[in-house]
Amino acid sequence: MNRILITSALPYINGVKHLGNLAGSMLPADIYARFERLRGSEVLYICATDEHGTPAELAAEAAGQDVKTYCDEQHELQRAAGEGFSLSYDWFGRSSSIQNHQLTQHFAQKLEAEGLIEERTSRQVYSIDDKRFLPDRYVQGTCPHCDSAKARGDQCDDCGRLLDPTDLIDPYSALSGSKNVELRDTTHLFLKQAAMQDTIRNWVEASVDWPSLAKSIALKWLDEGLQDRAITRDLSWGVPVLKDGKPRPGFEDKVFYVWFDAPIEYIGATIEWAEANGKTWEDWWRTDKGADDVTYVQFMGKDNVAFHTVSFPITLLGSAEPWKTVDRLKAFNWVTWYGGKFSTSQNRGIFMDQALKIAPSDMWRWYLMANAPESSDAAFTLEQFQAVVNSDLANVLGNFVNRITKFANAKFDGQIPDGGTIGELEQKLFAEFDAQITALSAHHQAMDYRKAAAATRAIWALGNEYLAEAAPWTVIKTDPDKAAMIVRTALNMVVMSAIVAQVFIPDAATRVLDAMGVPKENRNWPNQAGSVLLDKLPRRSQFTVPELLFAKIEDEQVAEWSQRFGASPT
Ligand code: B3M
Ligand code: ZN
Repeated sequence: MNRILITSALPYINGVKHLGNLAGSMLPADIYARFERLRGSEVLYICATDEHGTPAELAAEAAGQDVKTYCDEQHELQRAAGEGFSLSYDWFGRSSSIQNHQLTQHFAQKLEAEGLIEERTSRQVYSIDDKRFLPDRYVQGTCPHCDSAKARGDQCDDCGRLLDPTDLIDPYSALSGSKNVELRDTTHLFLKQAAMQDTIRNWVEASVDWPSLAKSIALKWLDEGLQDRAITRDLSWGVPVLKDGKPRPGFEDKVFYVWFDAPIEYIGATIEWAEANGKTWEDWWRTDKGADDVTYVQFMGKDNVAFHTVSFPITLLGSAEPWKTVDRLKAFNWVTWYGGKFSTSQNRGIFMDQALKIAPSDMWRWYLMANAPESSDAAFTLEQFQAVVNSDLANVLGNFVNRITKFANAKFDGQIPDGGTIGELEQKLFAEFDAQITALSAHHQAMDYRKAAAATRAIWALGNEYLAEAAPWTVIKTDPDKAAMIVRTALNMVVMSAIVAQVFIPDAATRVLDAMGVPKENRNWPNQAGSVLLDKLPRRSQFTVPELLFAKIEDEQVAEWSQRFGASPT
């Protein structure tokens, strides 16, 4: 049996994520996990909240809560939002867990033993009024690259460049706004990334199975040359820095940098899962303990690729222990909100919790994957959301299911009709169906979600075309046996349409399969010929007409949502 480990980038704890975050990591990972499970693979899909670092501290401060309470609450909100979107995590952990703390300390110790970590003193921004160092987002100022006045110490959102706090022009404290800052010496642990340049390049070049976006970003970083980087910060919330099991002298007020411990939480969360479920985790992560036959697949937005292709592999390979590294890495561009940024503060865009209040999760899941930001950024607009949902889900799939189940229910007493023999039209349908299923499976395996959605839609459309050509409502007047065969074939098409739909729209697909009386064990990914698959329903078995699958989105709803979520074109 194939064993597939899947992780999606860990959402930051600082607030429920927007539709773009969902589309670029958690949702495609869920689609892939569902596809592999239906194919009979043993799947472990792991995610967690990323809870350390300045984003967590600053968000807690803004919410007027202590960091621990803030993280507890926000973790619960994100867990609930994930559940609302039917994200089928095997475990949704927390990077603040004891398991992750211990593992992060373990890696630091191993890396130090391998000569890859050393203490270095450097100059950092210190706020005299706040009486503290200002790491990462605690300092803001003017971007040296694009002159934006709102750049943060770790990154400029306007030009996208990664920054060091000391790069900022006219720096000030994000806490107090004070400009009374200076550079002071502070000592940190540095990870000697430059020493790992060749190891990482060889590893990346040997990775044949990465989609091109991920590989090109990794090679670009390697071409620029790896820099040693500080992996500790002057903060109190995070993983403490130890030496021989005790606070490391000089590091009592420091913790590990969030980007050091966050990817380690992929393993930490697996340990959380194993402990909670009486399972073992080593056979997923240690190549000396059975993980050598695991295929490890990661999903993330493009801004996270460098951390996953360079920094985290340095942690794993540099430890000189037999850790499992990523086999396939799927990266995404951005979903934009009408071409601009999603923003909580400016009330632009729809966040996961809000989305669930205005439309069923299946609609969002379908739209976001049918328009996945794969080859370029993809603008979300409510108008396009409405158009896609109404045409693909309500018209193509919904109408097909509705039309044939109602007709069959009325004319054949809610039973799968018996009788009749297949003819030329059915042979043509089987052939087209086989071709589409082959294409669809290949797109899922390649993690090409726009193409997978298009092939899924094409299968639904086949059902409609078949019905239109076979016209059972006419045939029944002269040849009831033939009509029975057509209806039976079409009802089998309904089932297959729902089976392939399960990965994208699990709620609606389940309603159809329940109504058709298909037992759970018969909902696996199709791997037989169309001639077999489209004659599976037991003749004379009962079915019911599923409730309306998708109500159309009305213009008035779009108008109201546009007002509420700031959709004015800017
Ligand atoms: N939390 C960044 C993000 O949400 C970060 C990902 C961590 S993956 C280990 O984009
Ligand atoms: Zn900039």
